[in-house]
Amino acid sequence: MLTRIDHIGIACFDLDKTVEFYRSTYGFEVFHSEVNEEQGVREAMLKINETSDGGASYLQLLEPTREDSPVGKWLAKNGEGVHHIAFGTGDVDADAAEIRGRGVRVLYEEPRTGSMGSRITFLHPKDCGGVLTELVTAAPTAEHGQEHGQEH
Ligand code: CMX
Ligand code: CO
Repeated sequence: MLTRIDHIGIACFDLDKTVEFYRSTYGFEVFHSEVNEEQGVREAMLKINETSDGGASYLQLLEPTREDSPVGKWLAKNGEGVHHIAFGTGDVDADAAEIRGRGVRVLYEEPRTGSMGSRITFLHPKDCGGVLTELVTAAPTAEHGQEHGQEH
């Protein structure tokens, strides 16, 4: 069952500049940052609020590590902006299978690794009214509110 907005993914050319915009404009601080080579992103997670399912909602700021990555391609075509939305679930495998059964293309056979050790998959934007949609199951520790250290 999908129980929260886990994050909104925002594509940018310059992660440090974008982090500074969200800090100076809204007061949001970086909760966690990492490079995910498989996804081709350098990213910063800004925690906005905790949620009633024991998880949290974040902004995920994304800078491509290579031009031929999903975010790199998208930025070249569209410029900076909202790239995807992500729903949180306790069981990404079950939800992905159920949604696939409803005729929506799920991009991965098996969920892959996302932010903070989460397991993620994506639904094709052409089957979701133009919205690239991610499903996320947080790593077990993250669901219980333990703080993650920053990794640079
Ligand atoms: N939102 C909405 N539509 C999108 C889109 C997005 N983010 N990305 C691509 N599209 C659309 C394109 O506009 C294009 O539409 P038209 O044919 O009408 O022009 C169509 O989808 C195909 O786009 P493309 O540029 O040819 O790109 P690909 O088909 O190679 O890839 C997709 C599209 C969705 C399969 C790819 O972006 C993908 O695998 N995404 C999932 C992984 C990802 O986004 N990782 C980065 C985030 C990591 C994280 O969240 O942790
Ligand atoms: Co994401």
